[in-house]
Amino acid sequence: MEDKIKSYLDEINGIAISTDEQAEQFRLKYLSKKGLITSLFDEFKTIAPEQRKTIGKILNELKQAAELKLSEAKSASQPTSAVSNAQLDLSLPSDPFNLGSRHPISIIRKQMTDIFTKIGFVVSEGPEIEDDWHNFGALNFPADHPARDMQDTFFVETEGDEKWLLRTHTSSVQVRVMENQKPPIRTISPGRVYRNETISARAHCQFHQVEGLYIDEGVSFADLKQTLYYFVQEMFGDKIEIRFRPSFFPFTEPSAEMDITCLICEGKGCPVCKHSGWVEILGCGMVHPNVLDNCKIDSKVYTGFAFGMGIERIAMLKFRVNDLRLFFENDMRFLSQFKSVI
Ligand code: 2U9
Repeated sequence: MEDKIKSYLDEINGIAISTDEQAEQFRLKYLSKKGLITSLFDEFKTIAPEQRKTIGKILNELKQAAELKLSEAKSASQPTSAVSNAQLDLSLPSDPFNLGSRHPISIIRKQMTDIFTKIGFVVSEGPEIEDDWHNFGALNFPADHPARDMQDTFFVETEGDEKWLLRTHTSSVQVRVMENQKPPIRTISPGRVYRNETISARAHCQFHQVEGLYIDEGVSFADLKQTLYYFVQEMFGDKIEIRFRPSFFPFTEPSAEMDITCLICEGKGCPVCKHSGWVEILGCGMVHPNVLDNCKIDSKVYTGFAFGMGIERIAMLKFRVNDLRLFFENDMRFLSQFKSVI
């Protein structure tokens, strides 16, 4: 038996396996249930006890040699090992890692908040679903103001008497700040607002605002003008001029709208500025004394200025976008153009 085992060992060592089929033939011949090595183990049970130690040792060696040959043949045929270390170039660039990019509205919102926080304004945020008091009442809107109508505002259906609505401006956040803090107050409120508008290239039922509020003793319209002039120069560059036109809002008195030099024609006149050389970017004014009193701030001691602007409006001017709807459609062909300014 010893000779037989040794001759099988020589035979196995001399075999070269290069295909899957040869590996299977090898397994069947030597290692399967009916294979040669299995039958040697059957024969082993019949040998004399004094021979068992020597024969058992070489029989195990034979089995290990066959198993090793088979496993080497199998791993050589695996696809991963087809690439040898010599072929693996670790200096090659990796697969592209597709990073996302900021939405253009987020880019402008960040630029705007950075500009105002640099001069001491603090960012305040608040709920998008509001009550009538914080959105209208405290801000001096008369009971019959059209904004309080379903035609202009989205109301939320409720079971109780309380009227809930989607905020139409972020001034509601600033009412909450005034109710909870004492002057001096210097805050900006960026956020999404909702209005019941027909969607078009120039209007949408949702958009974003940054509103600003500064309340202290002795705050004047001159402070408002200088703050907004600083904002425009930071946002659009130092060649841009500003002008104010009188306006009306229930929450400010006096009120104004502010224009800047048209960025497209640099003030010469073009279709974008309707040949005036100016484009409107925001509304502003001195906080109405009724608003201060509504929020328990003494209007005989304190004055304040406020302003509000649409982020989409600023983004359209900065990025030369001519259709507001593009900001809400999530079309990658549009959004991927802002990749470089992540
Ligand atoms: C408080 C009191 C007053 C914020 C102001 C405007 C003028 C204004 C519009 C610009 C374009 C809204 O996005 S828009 O449609 N805003 O014209 N907003 S003054 O006045 C405030 C804010 C908070 C407590």
